[in-house]
Amino acid sequence: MEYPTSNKRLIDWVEEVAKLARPSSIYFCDGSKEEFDQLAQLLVEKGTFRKLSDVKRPNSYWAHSDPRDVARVEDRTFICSTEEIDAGPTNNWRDPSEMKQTMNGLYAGSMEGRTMYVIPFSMGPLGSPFSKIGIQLTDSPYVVTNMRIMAKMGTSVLEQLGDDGDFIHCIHSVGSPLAQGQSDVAWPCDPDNIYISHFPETREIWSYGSGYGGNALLGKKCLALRIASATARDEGWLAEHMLLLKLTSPKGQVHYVTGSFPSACGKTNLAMLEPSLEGWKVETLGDDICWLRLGEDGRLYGVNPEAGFFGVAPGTSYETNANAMRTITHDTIFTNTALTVDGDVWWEGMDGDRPDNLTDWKGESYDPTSGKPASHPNARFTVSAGQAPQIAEEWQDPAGVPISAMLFGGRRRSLVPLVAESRDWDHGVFLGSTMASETTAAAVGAVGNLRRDPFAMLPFCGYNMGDYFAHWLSFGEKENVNLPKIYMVNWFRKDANNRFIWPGYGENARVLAWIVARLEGEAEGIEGPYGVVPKVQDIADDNLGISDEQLSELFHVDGTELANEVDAIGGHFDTFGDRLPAKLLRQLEILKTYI
Ligand code: GTP
Ligand code: SPV
Ligand code: MN
Repeated sequence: MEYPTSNKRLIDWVEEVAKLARPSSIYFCDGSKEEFDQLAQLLVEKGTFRKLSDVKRPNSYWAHSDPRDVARVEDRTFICSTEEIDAGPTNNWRDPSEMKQTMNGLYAGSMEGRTMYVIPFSMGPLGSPFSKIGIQLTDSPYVVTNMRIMAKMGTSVLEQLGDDGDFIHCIHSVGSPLAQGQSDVAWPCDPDNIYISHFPETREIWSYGSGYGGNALLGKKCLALRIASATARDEGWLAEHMLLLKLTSPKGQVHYVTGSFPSACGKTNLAMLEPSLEGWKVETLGDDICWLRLGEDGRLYGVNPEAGFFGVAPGTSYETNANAMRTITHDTIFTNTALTVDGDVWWEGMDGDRPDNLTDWKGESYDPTSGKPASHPNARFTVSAGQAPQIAEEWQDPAGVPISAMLFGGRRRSLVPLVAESRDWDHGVFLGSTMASETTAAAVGAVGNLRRDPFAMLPFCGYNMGDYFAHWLSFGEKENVNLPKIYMVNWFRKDANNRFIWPGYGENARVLAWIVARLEGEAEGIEGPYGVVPKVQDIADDNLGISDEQLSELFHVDGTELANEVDAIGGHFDTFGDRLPAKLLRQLEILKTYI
């Protein structure tokens, strides 16, 4: 076959995988719009895609997955380092050669009857020192269409790679070979045999059995977080589960802010925020992943390595996230939302009444009396970041942007205050390392259980989390650095009636405004166990509409609860054994003094 590259490493590998998986053909993606349209048409013919109404939602498609393949599968996600200790206590470890043997068995013939697509992609602006090139081999055209939105993809990446450039090898198969004459299903997968495997030492990703989201779009969680975090440790930078936004105050002060929140805990919402406060402006640079490096001036610079948003649909409305709604008016892929009779999409929490005669996310006629939602809670939209009206003009700047503040947060119904400023870098790292959050539908499993999710990286850290804490601390030990301030935030405190106390969304601008005032040395605060919290009058005014009592509840730290938290953190830290940095134990001792 004729290849559009003379990169021998690439050609040899493509041929080797094809020999194993036995696809009926091999196709190199060029990343063009024509190619996307052809694949979308193919997916329509296969029944995977439904084209939405060109009046309601031009150039957009709706897909629904196999109901057994709807989210990331954390217990089938593996870090395959030579030594088990290098995967650490928070990851599932497998011996790399054993895993390869198992998966070679699964890949054998797994692409029969299908095309193997070769996707050259770049995470990060092409040619930037931040960027990484990956090649994904996949038998899923659905994945190709999504990858074209989520990463820079195609011929330009092959050109950048050149004749002898190296790349991160990513193999993906839905694990559903077709015998001769066998007809296909709309969403092929092998849900009983899912493996999402990472080989951080050889920088390879092998994924099998799922076609959904982070399991299958390998540039995202697998490359830009799990593999990149391990590379970042070796090379002295950070790969984080963070949004990246640009904040402009009424005085014209510009600050770039990151936010680490666990999956489905508000990154997309905060990144696209429309401030409730007069004169403030938020622009988006990224909503899920940020790569950070120290610049020559000692500041930390961030880049969003992605090219699109793979955002949670349910709960998205003009009320909660108008910018997201404006972004997804056209050229968007929707997966596992509901479908309306007039060829549009719908989900729980969208503005207006629920339309009649919906098709639910399983493709069946929706019964409103069933008590079940019409869209899956982890239904998502895939959309190009470039078409977002609020995108910051510098979002693809190869040099990145200098970060002023980093926010860490999770879903905590009590204890953790609305906002607190860490005392120093080590304290900030301690806050990150002890983060906990109630689980969401973004991963398969129970929802609403409180678990430790350090730095929102529990499912995404590609090496020993104890070493990861040490890596974070190492930035504070460098000379001539001017690091961002770290803040803990919590939008999710609830009252006795189980209702959120804080209105959130656009009102989170009040918290951002206080943070800017702190950065500019214009606001005072009150010292407490989590650091410095605002005086309530600096956060609230009469427009907010919540009582003084409720406001003080947002900052109240109960002594008994804090004592329990200290115990829980002790247990959490114990799991890291001698990989836990001593500095974090010292921080825990400081926290104890507040009980
Ligand atoms: P991933 O894409 O899974 O990494 O998640 P994300 O952090 O980008 O999640 P997203 O912003 O899509 O959060 C979705 C969920 O958080 C929805 O249930 C929202 O309603 C909820 N949410 C976001 N911001 C707020 C807020 O300020 N207050 C409250 N109460 N809920 C919020
Ligand atoms: C997350 O779960 O944090 C996501 C969605 O951003 S996925 O890409 O499916 O992992
Ligand atoms: Mn995420």
